[in-house]
Amino acid sequence: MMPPLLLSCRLSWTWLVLFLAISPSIFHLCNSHYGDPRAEAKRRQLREEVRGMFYHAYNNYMMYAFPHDELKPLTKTFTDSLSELGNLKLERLPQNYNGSALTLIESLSSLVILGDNTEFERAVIWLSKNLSFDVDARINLFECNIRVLGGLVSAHILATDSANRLVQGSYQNQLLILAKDLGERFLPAFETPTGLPYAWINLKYGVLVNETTETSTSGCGTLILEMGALSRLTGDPRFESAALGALRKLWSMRSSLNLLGTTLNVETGEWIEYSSGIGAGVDSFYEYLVKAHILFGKEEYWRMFQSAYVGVQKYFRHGPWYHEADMRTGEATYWQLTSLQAFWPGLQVLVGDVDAANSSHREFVHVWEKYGVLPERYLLDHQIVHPTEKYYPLRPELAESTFYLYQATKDPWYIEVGESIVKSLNRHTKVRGGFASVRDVTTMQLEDHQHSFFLAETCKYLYLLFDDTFWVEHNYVFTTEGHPLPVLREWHDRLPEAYIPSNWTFIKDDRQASKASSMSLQLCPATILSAWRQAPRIESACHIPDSRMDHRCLTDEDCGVDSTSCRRRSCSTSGYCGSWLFL
Ligand code: DMJ
Repeated sequence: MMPPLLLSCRLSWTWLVLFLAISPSIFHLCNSHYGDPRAEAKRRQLREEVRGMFYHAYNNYMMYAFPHDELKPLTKTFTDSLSELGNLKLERLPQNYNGSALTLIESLSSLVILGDNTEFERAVIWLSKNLSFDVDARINLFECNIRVLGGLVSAHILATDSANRLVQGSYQNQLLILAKDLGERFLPAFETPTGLPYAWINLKYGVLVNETTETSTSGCGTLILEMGALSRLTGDPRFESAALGALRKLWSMRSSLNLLGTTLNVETGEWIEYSSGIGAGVDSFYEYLVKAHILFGKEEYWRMFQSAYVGVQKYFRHGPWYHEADMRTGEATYWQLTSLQAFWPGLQVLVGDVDAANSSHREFVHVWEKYGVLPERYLLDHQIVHPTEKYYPLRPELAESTFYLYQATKDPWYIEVGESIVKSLNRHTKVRGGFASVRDVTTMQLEDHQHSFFLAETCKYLYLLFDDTFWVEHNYVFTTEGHPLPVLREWHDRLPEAYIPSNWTFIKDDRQASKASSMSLQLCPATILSAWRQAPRIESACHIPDSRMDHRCLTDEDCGVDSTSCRRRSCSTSGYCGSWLFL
């Protein structure tokens, strides 16, 4: 349950919540522990712990793996071939060298957030001098886009931001030049009859003969932020246009239930796998619709997202959980919780469904606490780990959602969750040579791989949970790989008043009540409840919140009625409220 004060702060207007979600300082108005010196000291201590984790991972990478892609922390060696990116090469390095300095690129924006301008500058200069994409390497378009293009574009913006006082004098848009070169190498992938891009492309030679025509929904729908930003920065419309064309085509392939499958053929535009959910192969497609709307302001993205989101909530959601379903019939297919799904509550915070986000987040926390980390797949109907997908590769999604929920509520319980994530990571995955993935969450056997997203996302979201200085009074959208892109007036079709910090008094304007959350209005009967500081609040008519402050329960009576399904919640054996009786 949320404390009463916080409950009264839950505002469900779409625009308002979008604004609140990206402008955290306003939440200080209704922050129950804000200013409490002990709580602040605790946050500072946790922030320093996360800083230590970042540098333990980073320094070991620099020592034993750089300039290769990723670190193997158990053997203190490196990996390029295991990288999902294929093997990028740096031309000016020794002949036997394969690598793209991927982890360095992925660390750039984290270094800025940690305030390490010196190391950021060093990294920018090194990449400017040594990185080249003119190499015979087959790369995965999705991965290369979110990690390399996103990393470079975000770092370019940070490097040219006068507030950061970075790379003075020595920076002449080298990262943007590299990003443009990479973007141009992506373009042949889009030359298909459908405009849907190939999943794989050779950076030097384009699409290879006999290249696979199969790709994923995320592969086609997770390009618009990076390629859109590249177009806006360079004035070259080709990148945004290719990404938007692919997105529109993908959306046209939805079923009458507004659902999409997981894999498809880029030549024919036909679905291969009709079952889908919010996890692997689809996840960031949803994320990019709403984030593209925030970044570029196009109503088109919001309309797509709205229909897609309602489809998800209607056909995939079961109480606080999300199963998979057939896009044609809406029939449930797989009853599995996956580690990747844990980003969903964070996305729900962005659109204002904070209650629904909170209840799903709790289930992920419960599974995390059960094993110490999140297994890749967990069978909901048997409440056990999937027999083969038992691993935890240091994924960021739970930390990410925890960060968003803390920003939206300032509920100190999320700090406790963050603390428990930090403790688990240090206890189970920290080794002398960095942080190692977990091969099997039931035995905590480790695997020799420190993925680059541990530095780009996991450490970053934990750090931001404990110190949001970086984005207070700045409006950033984080890409799916955690690279920040600023919300700029000049990139926006129509920048809402709410995005402009000087207009923050906007929230007192009652006329905005007409922009109530379309999400909650469509999913559950709505009513306007009494005002908090005169601002009307749209709320589900049947929602009864939990009665306990700490989100945990002893009996069913402690659990209220779910705000979106209107179902009575019950207390699980492990002490969490949820729609347990309806599984
Ligand atoms: C990251 O590369 C991105 O977040 C991506 O969208 C999917 N998940 C991995 C980390 O788990």
